[in-house]
Amino acid sequence: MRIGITCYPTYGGSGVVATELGIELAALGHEIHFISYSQPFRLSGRDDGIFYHEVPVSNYPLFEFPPYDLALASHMAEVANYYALDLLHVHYAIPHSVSALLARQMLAERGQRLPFVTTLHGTDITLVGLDHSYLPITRYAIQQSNGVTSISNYLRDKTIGDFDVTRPIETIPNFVNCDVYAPIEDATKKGKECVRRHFAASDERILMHLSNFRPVKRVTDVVKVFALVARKLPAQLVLVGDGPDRSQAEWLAHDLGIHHRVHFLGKQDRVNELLPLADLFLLPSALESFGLAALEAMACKVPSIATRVGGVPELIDDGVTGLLFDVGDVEAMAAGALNLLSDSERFNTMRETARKTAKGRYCAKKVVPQYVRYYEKMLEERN
Ligand code: GMT
Repeated sequence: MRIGITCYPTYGGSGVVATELGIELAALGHEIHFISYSQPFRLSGRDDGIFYHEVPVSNYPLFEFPPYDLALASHMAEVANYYALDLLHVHYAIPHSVSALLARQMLAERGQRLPFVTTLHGTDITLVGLDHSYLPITRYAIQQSNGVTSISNYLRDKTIGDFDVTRPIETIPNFVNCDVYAPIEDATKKGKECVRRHFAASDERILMHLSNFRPVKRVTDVVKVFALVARKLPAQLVLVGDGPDRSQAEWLAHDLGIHHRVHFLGKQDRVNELLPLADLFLLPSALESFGLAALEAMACKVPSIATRVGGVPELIDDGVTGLLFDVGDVEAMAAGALNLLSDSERFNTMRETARKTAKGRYCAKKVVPQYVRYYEKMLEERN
């Protein structure tokens, strides 16, 4: 198949999923065309079967807000026409599904077909879509999509309930490449110690967090949980990513007097090399439709201390592949982390089960064929 993919190319889970999906589909022999305003950050630009088309957005003095969604629609139609695309797959409803709808209509006028699939990821529904200025058009584009998928049952049900969507939505969960996201095994343990030494002594635990540091991630809770843990056992905190709440978290680390144990790494490309260094992953979000970073950690044998919100309980089996708590209950999260780290048998079992679950249920090899079947079914239905 020839597939056009549109996503937000910057740091963020929906862009990661879209890019990894394109890479996996290309490896299966499909031709993938990314259409976006800049190259998705996990693409090397040299992958076989993958093409990137940058959307030119003209900015005339008259435009206070350059109309990216219109430029995107034009470019989608143009790429679909030149490269004979079979379908478009857009990630994050706003504005991508609206642009895809316009592109489909533009081509229909010339007798060409361009069905599109919308994948819902999270705040496109839970925050942005509920803003009344966006709700009617988001709902319309979802209803008009040829196919709609959601990354968790939670988000599917929320979309149906809050948007009064009447068309079917299929849940296809997020996935991880378990060969790329993997624990550092015995053969390279020495190497692991070398890298670990950047952050921690051999008798210290490493707690890790990875996100785009938006308020929904509650990064200050990460620092608070770590401060309580570090009172009781030698530990270091590694924070990967950047965003609006970083300076608040840095200030808090100084205020609590733990800044010398907290490492702010900023945005990192190869997070698969960092995650296996951790003992525990912290995800105290106010809301999370899935929690991709926790899945990536699980694949590296790193269990999460997370919140019982949104789609997280679908991913993390409380007490089995991680521990779940109420939002903001930093004392309970710290106590849970301490209990787990002090019980090596329970901890090791949880580490093994986390990896086994990632491989068994969320491995790219298992999930990507679900998308392929979904595309095929959609293309058959339209004929
Ligand atoms: O909705 C967002 O916050 C943005 C989005 C993104 O682009 O990072 O994140 C969502 O999609 C991820 C990938 O499917 C999920 O793992 C995240 O849980 C989800 N974020 C939220 O629901 C807050």
